[in-house]
Amino acid sequence: EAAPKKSGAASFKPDYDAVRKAVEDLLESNEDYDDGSYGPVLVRLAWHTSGTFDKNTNTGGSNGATMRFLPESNWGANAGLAVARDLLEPVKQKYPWISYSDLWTLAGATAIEAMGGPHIPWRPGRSDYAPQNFVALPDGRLPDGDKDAKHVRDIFYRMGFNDQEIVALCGAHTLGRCHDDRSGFVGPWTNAPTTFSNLYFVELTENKWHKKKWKGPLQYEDKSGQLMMLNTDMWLLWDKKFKPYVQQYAKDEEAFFKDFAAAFSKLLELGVPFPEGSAAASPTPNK
Ligand code: DDH
Repeated sequence: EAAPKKSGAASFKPDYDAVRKAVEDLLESNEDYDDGSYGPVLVRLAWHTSGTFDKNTNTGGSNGATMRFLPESNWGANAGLAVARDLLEPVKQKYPWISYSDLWTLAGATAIEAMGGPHIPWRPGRSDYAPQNFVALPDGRLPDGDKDAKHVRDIFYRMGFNDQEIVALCGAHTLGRCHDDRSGFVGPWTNAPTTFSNLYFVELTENKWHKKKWKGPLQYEDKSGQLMMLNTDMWLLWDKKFKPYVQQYAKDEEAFFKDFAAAFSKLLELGVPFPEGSAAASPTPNK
């Protein structure tokens, strides 16, 4: 692939669909990995690279791809995400014109769609900071699973989200699982962790949850002991302002998909200095 030229760039058209296709090809490339899909960990990479945003200082967010560097690469919250970053490295090598920050966010959006989720409006425009040109973010910008609703609000209001968007975003826990060697928590939230659906909300409202009796960190489990919820997940049900959205999304998958797509797209754009007058994220599939 040719690199974009400074002049005469008109001849170069970055092929984002080719990048999407390369990501899709990676998703189920290793049947021994977790539940057979890298989709969930790619979604988590997109979320953690974006979720550092602070609207008050306009710092953090996906622009810059600062998770490539210490100390962010080593934050406890980012344990395991080297799997996702390393997985995408050959895609970056094959399409060197895409920035890591565009690649990581596009990979998350692509994974959600490929796992049966809604189309996530996405646009390019992020650039990667050089290692010498960035100011390390303070740790503590991402949420902790053993905390309460106040903590969740503190974290997400700082990014500029409201209660409805918080609940919609947390529906991503329909995907993937906790790993004891990454977060210390264990298990998946649903029995279909590689399919994007509203099952997380169905489990949260319809299953019965009790504290797991073990030496590990506080988490909840169902009667089967197979499914889990974090304390922060339980607080979506316990908090009277979060709960109506949990109930709505459990009943109405279409509403969840619509609200999730809008909130996730917004997440991926936090703090990104898109060029003035550039089109808003496309509301329709650009495939
Ligand atoms: Fe999450 N998440 N998340 N999460 N998350 C974990 C896994 C995954 C919290 C904690 C954890 C979001 C919100 C929260 C995904 C997406 C999203 C794990 C387990 C912990 C712990 C990590 C491991 O052991 O591998 C907390 C706390 C919150 C919160 O809001 C309070 C949001 C908003 C998203 C999103 O994508 C929009 C995904 C996907 C996973 C599964 C990863 C995997 O490897 O599987």
